[in-house]
Order: sequence, then structure tokens, then C-alpha cells
Amino acid sequence: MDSKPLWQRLDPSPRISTRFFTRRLFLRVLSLLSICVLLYNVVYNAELRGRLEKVQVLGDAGQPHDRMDTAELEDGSSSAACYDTGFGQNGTEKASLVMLVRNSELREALSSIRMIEDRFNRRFHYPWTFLNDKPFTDDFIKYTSGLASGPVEYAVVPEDNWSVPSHVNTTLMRAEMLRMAREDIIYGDSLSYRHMCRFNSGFIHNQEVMRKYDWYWRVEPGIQFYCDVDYDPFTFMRENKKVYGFVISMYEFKGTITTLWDKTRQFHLGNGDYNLCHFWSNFEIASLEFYRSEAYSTYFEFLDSTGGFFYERWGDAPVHSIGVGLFAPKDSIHHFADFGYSHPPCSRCPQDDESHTSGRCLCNRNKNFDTDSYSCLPRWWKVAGINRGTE
Ligand SMILES: Nc1nc2c(ncn2[C@@H]2O[C@H](COP(=O)(O)OP(=O)(O)OP(=O)(O)O)[C@@H](O)[C@H]2O)c(=O)[nH]1
Ligand SMILES: [Mg+2]
Repeated sequence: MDSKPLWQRLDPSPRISTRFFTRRLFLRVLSLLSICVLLYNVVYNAELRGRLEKVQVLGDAGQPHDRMDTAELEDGSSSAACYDTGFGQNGTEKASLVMLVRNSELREALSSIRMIEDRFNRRFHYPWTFLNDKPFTDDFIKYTSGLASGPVEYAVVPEDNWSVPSHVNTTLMRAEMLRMAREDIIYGDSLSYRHMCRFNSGFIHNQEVMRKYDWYWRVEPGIQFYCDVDYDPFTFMRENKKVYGFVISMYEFKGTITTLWDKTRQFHLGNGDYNLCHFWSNFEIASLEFYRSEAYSTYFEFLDSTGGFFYERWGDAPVHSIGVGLFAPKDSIHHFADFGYSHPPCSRCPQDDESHTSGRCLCNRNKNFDTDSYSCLPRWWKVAGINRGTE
């Protein structure tokens, strides 16, 4: 019997030592890999935290603040909050991109923001203002603030800016809504659409979150924006004494504004008929000072006092357009002919070669509402003395 201790008796054969070595190597590689995975997680999480921290609750003018609240809602949430996405504003105007939007339109809102950012705002970092008649959801805030390249504010519209005023006879209003539904008048039976039109006509420019701005660019969810804008349209408007900028103009459905023109003439005596042409207000770059002016404000208050936003279904587009037509000089209205834009079902695309050969625009030149029989742009060209082709 071998008297040596067991460990000495074992003759470490080359096979065993190779296996032993391989196993140790394998364990080493495994632990190295684990360390790598751990390190990656630490770095990734830190980066993610950094990105989330960029969207921090701020107060005025980008100064860190607990939270900027403009009003406390009944459910305890605030009606406005301001977020900074970490970029400094390059654009020098007191201006904001503004979207009135429902939480359910998040996907369409993101698509509009992406386009406006890519084509314009990534260079200027203007703030975005989101307005809603209901508090925005966490998801809405998370995803929209993630896309914006400027500070972002979210505000809930005060209830009296989004409700039927006491002077409106609701029985008559309901009866008229039913009639309009029977007559297939678009949004004829929608109360929320009426709130939206009245809000855009008379309240948007006076929202608490809007008071610091002189200009707004109205953006709707689900639009398309086809061309790079490498200048600042707000500066262009100010320097050229413009008040109102549009891209598409068309006729309004008469059935939605049956007495709007009569009421307007009661307010502002004058001759002539209204040809139903209006600037399509889902896109607007406009002076908020103009909407806040005595002339426009008293016009809106008069219209509102007649209840026509509810008995009929007056759109903010004809109201804005008539207001601009009455109270702003003709040459303060600007057609952004260099912008390519679509809000279903209408699109317009710059017609000149250079916009396309330079790669500035990507849209179908043949899909152009400008010269559609339903477009009012040819009338505008006449009124503005614009010779098509040099426009
Ligand atoms: N928060 C909120 N926003 C609304 C409501 N109704 C409309 N909006 C917004 O107001 C703007 C105009 O409403 P739209 O429904 O787009 O009206 P429209 O452009 O005339 O018609 P379509 O685009 O064809 O539906 C959009 O930005 C909508 O998101 C509402 O009840 N609540
Ligand atoms: Mg729309």
C-alpha cells in the first residue's frame, strides 16, 4: 500500500492539468464578462439618468425651481408646469410653438413635433407650449418633452375658457346641434369642437403661459412640414411689420357661419359681402399682440356675446381671418410661399425649382392646393397684388 498522502499519490497527468487550466480560464473569462456587463449597466444607467435629469422641473427663464404652478386644480395637480430640455434658445424673439392637443393624440403630436424640430427648431430651440382642457398624462409629458429642443410648458385651460357661457340658451344650442347633425354639417353636433374654436378665437393668446410671448406658431398634431426653414420666421414677421402668416387659404362651409358676417357688420359697420375665404388656421404664425389688441378683443367679445360659437359652429379660422382683415393692414399679412405643409386633406408645396434642386423641400409639386378650385390663394394673389410666378 502506498504510504504517501493522497495528494502526493495523485500523479497530475497532463490531461487533468489541461482540464483544470481550461476550467480556470473559463471561470476567469466568465467573471471578466460579468464585470463588463456590470460596468455597462452602471454607465448606461448613469447616461439614462443624465438624460432624464435634463427634463427637470424648472421655473421662469430656465432657473431651476421646485415647480412652476400657475393654478392648483381640484384634484391637486397643477395647471401648468415648465420643463427645460437643456438647450439654450438661439431664436431671439419672444415666441413659442404652441399646440392645443388631447392626450389621445400623442402619436400625431410627436410626429408634428419631430417634423418642426427637424425642419426648423433644432437650429432655434424655441420653446414649446402644450395646452389641453384636461391635465396632460405623464406619458404625454415624457415623450413630447423628449422630442422638443427648447423649454417645454404644459398648461390646462381654465374652465371658463372651455365651457358654455351662462348667456347661451343650451336648449336652443342642443336643438341647433341636432339640426346640423341631420344636415351633415362637419362637426355640427360636437360641443368640444365648439369649445376648441371659441378657445382658439378668443382665449389662447391670453393664457397665463402665453403672456410672456409676443408671437406664436400654431402647430397641430398630425401635420406634415416639408421644407427646411433656415431663417427665423418670427424675426421676419417683426422686422417686416407682419401680423399674420398663413400657408393655405380656402372657403368656409357657409352652414357653419350662417350669421357670422351679419353679426360682424353689426359690430363694424361696412359694406360688402363676405366671400367665405379664410386663412386655414391650423397653421398660423401670428402676433399675439394683435389678438390682445383692443380692436380684436372687443370684436371677439361682441361675437361671443351673441352665442354664435354655440348656436352655429363658428370656426376660429374665419373669425381670425375677418379680424385680421378688419383690423390689420393688408400688407401685414404674409403668405409663407416657401413652406411646404399638409394638414389632411390639403397639402401645398413650393413650386419653384430652387426649393427642390437644393434639397430644401421634399414634397410633390403636383399635390398643391394653392390652385385648387376650393383654394382662395388666387384671390389672395389678386388682393395682395402678387404676380404669380414672381411670388
Ligand atoms: N385638448 C383638446 N384639444 C382639442 C380638442 N378638440 C380639438 N383639439 C385640438 O384643437 C386642434 C384643432 O382640432 P381638430 O380636431 O384638428 O380640428 P380640425 O383641424 O378643424 O379638423 P380635423 O383635423 O380634420 O379633425 C387640434 O390641435 C386638436 O388637437 C379637445 O376637445 N381637447
Ligand atoms: Mg386638425
